[in-house]
Amino acid sequence: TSKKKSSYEIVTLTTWLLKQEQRGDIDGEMTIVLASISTACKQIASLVQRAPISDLTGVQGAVNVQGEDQKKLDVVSNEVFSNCLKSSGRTGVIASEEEDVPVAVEESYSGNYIVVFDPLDGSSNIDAAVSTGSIFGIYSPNDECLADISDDATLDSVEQRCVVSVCQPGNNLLAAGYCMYSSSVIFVLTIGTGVYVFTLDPMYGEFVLTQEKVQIPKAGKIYAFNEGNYAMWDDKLKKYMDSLKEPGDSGKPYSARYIGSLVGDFHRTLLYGGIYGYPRDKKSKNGKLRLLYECAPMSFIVEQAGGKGSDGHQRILDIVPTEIHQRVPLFIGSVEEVEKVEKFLA
Ligand code: AHM
Ligand code: MG
Repeated sequence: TSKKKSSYEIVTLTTWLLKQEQRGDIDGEMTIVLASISTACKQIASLVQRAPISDLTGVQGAVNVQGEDQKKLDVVSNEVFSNCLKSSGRTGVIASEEEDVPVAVEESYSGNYIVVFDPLDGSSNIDAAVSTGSIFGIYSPNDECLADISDDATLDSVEQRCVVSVCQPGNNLLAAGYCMYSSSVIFVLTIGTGVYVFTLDPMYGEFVLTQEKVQIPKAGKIYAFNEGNYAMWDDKLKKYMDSLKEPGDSGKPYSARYIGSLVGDFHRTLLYGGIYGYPRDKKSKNGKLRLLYECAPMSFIVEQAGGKGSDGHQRILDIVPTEIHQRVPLFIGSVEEVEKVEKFLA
């Protein structure tokens, strides 16, 4: 699937998006939303790269609604993402992992897409200049939430309606993607027609198509779990983990790789095969990762690449969220590897 081309045949993200619009796979509003997300990602990439120079490492001093310390860059990235989306004029509601509640965008002009995002995932890696990423998902417009802004509804009822319009199962996603800030800046996108990978060319600041129709290997002997939590896992999962360490027919056990950054760990899994897992444990009954901003978009991407995303028992994309910051256990990657853990957990 690697796309080797001469420097005169470059396909940028912008030209790729316009092509998809001409084919009728996305409309003009969606094209603008995706372009504005890519702009936000470029801006965040440059903030992340310069963080130690511009005093953007360390904590902000605030705690988000989920009780987590916000890093300075969490806050800045959230602002960048929100501003890019709002000024696109094509988003009706935006919901961020870093905000308490979804926001209805009053300056919306048309389109009114619903965008969910985690502006800077894995930010515990920031101060050591290790990979981080942004994750996003896009849902169809839903007028419920916006209708109320114009009449004199109370703020609370607008908020409530926004929560309802955002709480959709991943099955409804129209597009999803992530941007990884690593040795290269990689933008991965699906609009439901396969998975496309773009790499930021720092020479002229454009995302360039580098892989198309990516397929995840059917199996792969790499696992990415935070095994520090092993003692808190249930016995079935412990047995699964122990089994990965047995040298199989090949004489070699699985290899462990764990960055602690979902985007980085996922991207490696997508390309090399294997499994990423964030299970529930005695302390975190539903695991750590958020259904709306992390698990659902990644599951849409992995399925588009021929892989699987599961909570251990059911397909992530079938789960209907009941609250916006809902957490679920996640097992994601190669079909055979995800099915294997499901068997152990059954
Ligand atoms: P964050 O959204 O607060 O950054 O947390 C999500 C991150 C994921 O990127 C990563 O996979 C996971 O948390 C790592 O958690 P842990 O440090 O418990 O292994
Ligand atoms: Mg996150």
